[in-house]
Amino acid sequence: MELKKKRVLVVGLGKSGLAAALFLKARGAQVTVSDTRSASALAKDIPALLEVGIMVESGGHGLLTFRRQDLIVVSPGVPLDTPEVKQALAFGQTVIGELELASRFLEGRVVAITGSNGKTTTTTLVGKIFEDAGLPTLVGGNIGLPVIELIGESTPESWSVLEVSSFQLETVIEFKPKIAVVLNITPDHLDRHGSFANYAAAKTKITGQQDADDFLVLNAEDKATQMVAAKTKAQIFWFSATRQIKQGTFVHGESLFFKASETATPEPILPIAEIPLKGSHNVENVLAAVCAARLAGVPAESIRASVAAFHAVEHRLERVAKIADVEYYNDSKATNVDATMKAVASFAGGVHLILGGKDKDSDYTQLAPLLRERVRVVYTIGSAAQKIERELAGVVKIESAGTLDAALAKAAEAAVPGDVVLLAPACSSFDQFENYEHRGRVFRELVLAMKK
Ligand code: UMA
Repeated sequence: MELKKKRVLVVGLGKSGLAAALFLKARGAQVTVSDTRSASALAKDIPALLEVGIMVESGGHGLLTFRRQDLIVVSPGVPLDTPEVKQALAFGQTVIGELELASRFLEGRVVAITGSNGKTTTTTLVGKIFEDAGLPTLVGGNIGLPVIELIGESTPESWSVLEVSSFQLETVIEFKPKIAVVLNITPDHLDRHGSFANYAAAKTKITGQQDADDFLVLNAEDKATQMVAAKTKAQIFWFSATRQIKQGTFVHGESLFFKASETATPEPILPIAEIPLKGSHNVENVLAAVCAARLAGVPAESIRASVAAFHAVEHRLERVAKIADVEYYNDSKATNVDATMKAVASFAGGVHLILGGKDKDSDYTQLAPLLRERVRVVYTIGSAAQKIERELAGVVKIESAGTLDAALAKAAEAAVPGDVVLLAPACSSFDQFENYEHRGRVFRELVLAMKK
């Protein structure tokens, strides 16, 4: 992709936009950045951009700014139905995201991992297995490090292990991972994508450019994931936690196996008891990671050692402390209903559940059966609180707490020895926090302060 002297507009000045703008400039493009935030909100980044000759438009997107650009690079958080982007698309301008831009320059092979839940854990685990096995490994993407920042370190021998979101996949054109993994597709981000079908279609783009030399790893127990199979030219490997399958990874008896082909003998990888992560959903994440690792040629013994030594990623069902025989778990990354169900299902009962934040057009009534079975009290926080209270009325005891600290204080007071206090809010965090990491850190600090 030739960038020299090209006029390029970067929309959104978050992590992705900043990395994209600096990269494009370094490659000789004439770069403008446009962001809806005010100049004072962007103050930290503007001087460095101006210094290298990048123009900055703040406080909104100007229609004219979008005209006469050779290329428009949108940040993942910028919806494609933003009026200015829509108009650019209508004019036939090329609109791509940071993932697509980066993938044109990234050297070596890519493992791309998507799914509604489990992406970060699986990406981190695959990265760890590869690294332990001595493969030259880079890890990035939606996990927090823009893919563009991996380009400088990539070589033809590299494996880039990328967490990719529906927002990033929506704008890919030539992105072609050697190994693509779709963990599950359950309702999320419906406020952005408009419908489940659109959301699933965005995720399906992970395999759009793959061919018969590539691999697609899919969850045999997830209906929507199965639909991705119909759209691929890649070799499909399935994973299942409940039944033996012909080609891929599965659990049989007490162990996890890999089967390299329909006629191959199943190869034992590790006993399930050696997986240190909590919850059956994590067995699925491990199955997917093991499959990707075997396809990349990592030997079984090496995989076994890496999985056995792997511990929960921050904010994903992370055990924070045990105080007065009550356990406190931070699952701030449970930003949709399905993730919350998986978190609650990891405990036998006695759960005090903190729910709420910014709603994403979610259906909280789906939580009802599991809450009846395992949750003592729900504490609601954030702007989604009233909707949650309305949809779960009569299901369990609900306490309206408003804020995270109030919810935690109420839960700590009500919990008895053996109970669990769980932050698994089923919502995004942007109404009260900077992001889910910030929400998780605040929760952890509040819990640890109670310990003193
Ligand atoms: N903005 C505009 N116009 C708009 C919308 C936003 O100018 O119409 C501006 C905002 O004012 C802000 C900037 O765009 O200045 C934010 O861009 P962004 O939301 O794309 O955020 P980044 O900081 O670039 O972070 C993105 C991902 N964010 C989103 O997808 C929302 C990060 O994923 C990712 O880690 C990062 O790139 C690096 O790849 C976060 C996320 O919440 C963790 N992802 C979603 C999820 O996991 O559910 C998909």
